[in-house]
Amino acid sequence: MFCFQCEQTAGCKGCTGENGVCGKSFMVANTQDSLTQALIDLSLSLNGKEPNDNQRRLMLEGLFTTITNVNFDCEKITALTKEINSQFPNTNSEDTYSDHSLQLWAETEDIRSLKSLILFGLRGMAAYAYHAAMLGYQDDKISDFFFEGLRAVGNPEANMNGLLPIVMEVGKVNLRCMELLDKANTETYGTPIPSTVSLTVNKGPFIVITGHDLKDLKLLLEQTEGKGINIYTHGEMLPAHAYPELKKYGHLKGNFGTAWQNQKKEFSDIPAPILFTTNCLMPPKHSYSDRVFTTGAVSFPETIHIDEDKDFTPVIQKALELGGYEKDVEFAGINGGKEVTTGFGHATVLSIADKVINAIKDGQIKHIFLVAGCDGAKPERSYYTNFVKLTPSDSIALTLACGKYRFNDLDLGTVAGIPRILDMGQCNDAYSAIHVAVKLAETLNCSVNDLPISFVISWYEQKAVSILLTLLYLGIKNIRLGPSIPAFMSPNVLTYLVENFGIAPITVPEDDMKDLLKQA
Ligand code: FS2
Ligand code: SF4
Repeated sequence: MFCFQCEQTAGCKGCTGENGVCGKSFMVANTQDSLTQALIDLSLSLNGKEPNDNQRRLMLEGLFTTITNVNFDCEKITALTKEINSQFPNTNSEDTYSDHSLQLWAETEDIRSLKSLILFGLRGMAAYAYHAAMLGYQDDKISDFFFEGLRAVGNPEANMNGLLPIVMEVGKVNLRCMELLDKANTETYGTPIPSTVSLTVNKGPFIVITGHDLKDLKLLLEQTEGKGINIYTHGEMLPAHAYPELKKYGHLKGNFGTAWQNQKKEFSDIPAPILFTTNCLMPPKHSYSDRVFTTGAVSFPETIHIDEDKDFTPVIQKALELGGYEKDVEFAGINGGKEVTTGFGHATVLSIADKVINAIKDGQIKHIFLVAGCDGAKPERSYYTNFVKLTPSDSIALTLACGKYRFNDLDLGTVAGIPRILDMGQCNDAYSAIHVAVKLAETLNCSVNDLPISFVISWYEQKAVSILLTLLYLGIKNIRLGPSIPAFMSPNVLTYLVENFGIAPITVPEDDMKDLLKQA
């Protein structure tokens, strides 16, 4: 196997051998490669011809399935590959393609690097497009671009000059895709409103739901209503508490646990089932695997998968059978906080735009930091907690995605009457942060790079790649990226990004803070 798509890749170079660091076996990795090659071949065979609806669906599912910590199930991945192969007129759909390696890995270093940026960016974007499609929102320009992008990845003649604009195009289309998902979420579930979420789990049966899929949560809330079962969000599901159409359910009680990498510890002895709607799934330990349920693109062999009918009865039965805690249990965030806040999407922040702008103009707010992105297992990630603790009292920290669990339970007080930590939502809500930055720049008649805003990004999986490409497409400069530079960025590609965008690795919080405040 070879895989270097995520931040925890072995030795910061690539996972090879029997298993990846994420627990993905070589069988799963090879099957995912075959699936990806099938999607590339499908794109090449269409050669610019419009894909049909089924091909569009296969593209989204296929790309989403290969994101880190989504699908560990060879059988499901092979079945999807066969479906894709059946799109070719002369192909034997019984072929498993399990020994077809992805041609991409054999490319020269720089070409492999640029094609990887395109492929991984497309994988991230596919997750967002998939969630929007689940709510009935589709955009042909976005769907068609997946095929165009993969044609570039499969083009043996492609050179650096030809690939670089496509890398930027991924960022551009991803912005459109995040905007579509934002529209889908807010039109379906209402505009997020700032909400305080308890970290206490009440006595009695409960279900923990994790991942990003709000529709799955809504269906679970409907199916559990009146059954005496409470629902707790976990990880990237936390921002769901801010949507009026989800918030209205009295049994959506609070949030359990912290970010994905702590799940083996946090799930090991809770008297409740856990429903994974998307990444990040870690191979469950035997001690709790019978309590893990998956649905949608996420899957693990030997755990129960809830099919497209979304009948969550097995999860509900498990919750009733386990019974939950006998009395309320008070949990805390990693800094000891007992509650967290969320729901500061672009509509809320822009509704107080005048207040923010006046506070910037009269010097009450001197700096805005976007400290956002994924969490992960590396101890170096404590950088982000320390960085936020160092933010001056006349600054605001905007945040989103699961990296916020490093600091979202801190009480940093307010500035100009505005809380100093504002959680804008899931990773896809990077759209909110971008929208706010662009609107502030428009109002102040300057470019985003002239605003006193710094971008301090933590990455782990491929959605972060698509968001990074969007920031670069928008011309945002001097992004700090950590905890390490992606292994798939070749030295030449990295030099290009440093020279053109001033992108820089994080160092130590104190030094970076000084630098960023100087740049403002
Ligand atoms: Fe976190 Fe994992 Fe959101 Fe990523 S829960 S690293 O998939 O998409 O952020
Ligand atoms: Fe390794 Fe990450 Fe790939 Fe898993 S997804 S095999 S950890 S590079």
